Amino acid sequence: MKIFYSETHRQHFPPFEVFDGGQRVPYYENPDRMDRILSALRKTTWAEITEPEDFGLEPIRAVHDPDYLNFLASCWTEWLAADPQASATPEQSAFLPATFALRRKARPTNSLHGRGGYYIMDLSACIVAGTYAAALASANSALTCAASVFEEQTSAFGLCRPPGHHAGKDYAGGYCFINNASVAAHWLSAKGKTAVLDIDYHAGNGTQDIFYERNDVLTISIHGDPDYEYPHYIGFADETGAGAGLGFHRNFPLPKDTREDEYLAALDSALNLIRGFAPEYLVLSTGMDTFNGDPLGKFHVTQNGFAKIGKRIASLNLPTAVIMEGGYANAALGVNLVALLENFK
Ligand code: OKP
Ligand code: ZN
Repeated sequence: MKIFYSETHRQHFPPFEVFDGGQRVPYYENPDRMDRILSALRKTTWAEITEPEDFGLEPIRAVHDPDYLNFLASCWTEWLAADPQASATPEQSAFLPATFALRRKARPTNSLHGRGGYYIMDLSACIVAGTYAAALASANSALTCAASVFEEQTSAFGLCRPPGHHAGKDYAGGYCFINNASVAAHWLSAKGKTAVLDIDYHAGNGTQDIFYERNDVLTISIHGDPDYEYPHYIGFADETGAGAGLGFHRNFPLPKDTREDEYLAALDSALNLIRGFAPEYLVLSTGMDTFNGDPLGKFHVTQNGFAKIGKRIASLNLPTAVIMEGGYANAALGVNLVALLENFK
């Protein structure tokens, strides 16, 4: 199986994030995640790891607002120039606004914090020196994966970091800056009817927002109910698309402590919707944080469960762009992912 991966992600390693309640903790979405996955992949006989190609900004601009991308590109340099303390200790610093825009009345203002709180939705999307470069490389891994899926009519894996499914057209959040899966899905949708299935533990709010009014891309997310879980304000069952896109988005919010068999039942319903849509391509937003031992998740999927999940999704028999999202039980991340991915080779 072709796997697209760039080392550039290492440039994005914020020294901390802020949890609910204001607690500063080490950054969960860390480069070690990739090392665990790479070492598990290298133990297989089938993983063919290659560098992504550079697609330039055009396919990313097809999904994201240009002013938002400009903000990502210059934020760190502007922050260093503006803050003497940050420039004195850049490796201990991260740009992070503490005031956020309520979209219904807000507009981005010119100051860095005026853009920060507008383009960032929470305290996990820290920006450091290499964030933009890492986000672009991550998007290129997704795009190269999509192009490979199209050209070879077979599944491939985009080993993306940072992840993407929380990033909307003009906002970062939840460790995500560029919505890799959406960029890939939009690219593939020009080649044939495309569906996106998001199996990360957290609702794929960015992907939902990006395709909400489109009927040519079906988007589905299975996740912890926003009633108790991040991203808190989106991902409810009654959100099914708008305008021309009505009926082309579906959410499967699940309760705390969802068991594997309950999860698989929801997955089967999602797969039936995809069969009904009859796409030519599938983009799979692959988060591994539904795992029993994940520090950010509350579900009980086991390693064997990931093998079952992979098998059921692969039974759609669609050329699939598998795109890496979250998963924070680093020690189990590699083996769990291989258990899922094996079904697509
Ligand atoms: C990213 B992905 C925890 C706060 C949640 C953000 C979680 C982002 C998850 N108290 N922080 O979907 O795995
Ligand atoms: Zn997640």
